[in-house]
Amino acid sequence: MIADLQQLEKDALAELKEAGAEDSILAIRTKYLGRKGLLTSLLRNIAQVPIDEKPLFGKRCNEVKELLETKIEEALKSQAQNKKEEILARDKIDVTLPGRGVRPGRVHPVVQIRREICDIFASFGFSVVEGPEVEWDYYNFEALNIPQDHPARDMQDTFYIEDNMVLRTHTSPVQVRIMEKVNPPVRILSPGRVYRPDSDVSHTPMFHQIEGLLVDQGISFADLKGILTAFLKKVFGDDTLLRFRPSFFPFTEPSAEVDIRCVICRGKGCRVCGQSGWLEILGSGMVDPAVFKNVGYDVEVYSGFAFGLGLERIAMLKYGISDIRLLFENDIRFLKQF
Ligand code: 2U9
Repeated sequence: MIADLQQLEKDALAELKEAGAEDSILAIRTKYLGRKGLLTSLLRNIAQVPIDEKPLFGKRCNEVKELLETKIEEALKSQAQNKKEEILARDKIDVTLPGRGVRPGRVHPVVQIRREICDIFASFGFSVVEGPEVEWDYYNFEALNIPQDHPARDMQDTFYIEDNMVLRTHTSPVQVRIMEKVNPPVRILSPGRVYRPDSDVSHTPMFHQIEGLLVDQGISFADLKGILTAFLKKVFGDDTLLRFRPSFFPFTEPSAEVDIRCVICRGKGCRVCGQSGWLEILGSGMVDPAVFKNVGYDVEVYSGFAFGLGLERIAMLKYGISDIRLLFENDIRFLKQF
């Protein structure tokens, strides 16, 4: 029996030496020290050991058990340490390698223009206001003096949600809503999406507008000219030539469209300006008294001017973009140029 015990100790230590993985070390523990393990069985058979050898056998059994327990514990510890070192070696980071380039996002050209224009008018004392894109017929047309039989109200020119509800065709309704709430002086700028059923190289069913409105006592066409001239010179440069052309809008009287000298050909005539030497930039006018009456402003006391422009058109002129749809296709090769 003592000899068996010695053999067992030798075998166990030899197996432990060979064992690498945690699993095999644990298997050895079960094999020798488990409830049905070899050493446990040997101890259980102590009855067969001659009486005078029993104390020595018992003592040796305990020594072997303690030795195996210690060795197994050590093996587990060193295995864990090896594993840790292996992971550290494998996952080593070479901090001297060049980093991967990050591609920062860019501000969309239409948003760049919107910010630029809002900043300029903020410096003139205008506040930015916003409102709903789904609008009542009343605010989009009626309140703005657009008569029932005006072509803009046609199904061909407006997206109807219901009989009396539309996708706004301009941001003017926002200004009507403000005027209903506050008395002059009013100095507001309303940027936002607008919708018209158009689609070609210069029209998309959704586009962006900015409109402005200034109402106070004693506002004249000279104020309109002064503010719009200062604005366009800030956007297109101090040497920009402008012209105010008579026009007509139901909500302004008198009305004027404003052109700038073509930024491409400087007036000589080119494809962009259709050989005219001028580019149409915005529409404007003195607010029609009928609009003031609709919001309850006293037309004997107050007057004002308004203007509107399309942001995509400005972006196209500024950057020489020939097809408006490029602005909405989200092609990174196109967008990263701005
Ligand atoms: C109120 C009263 C009047 C806003 C104006 C224009 C002229 C104009 C067009 C420019 C290009 C629309 O995007 S576009 O197609 N806009 O020509 N807009 S006056 O007049 C207003 C606005 C609000 C209460």
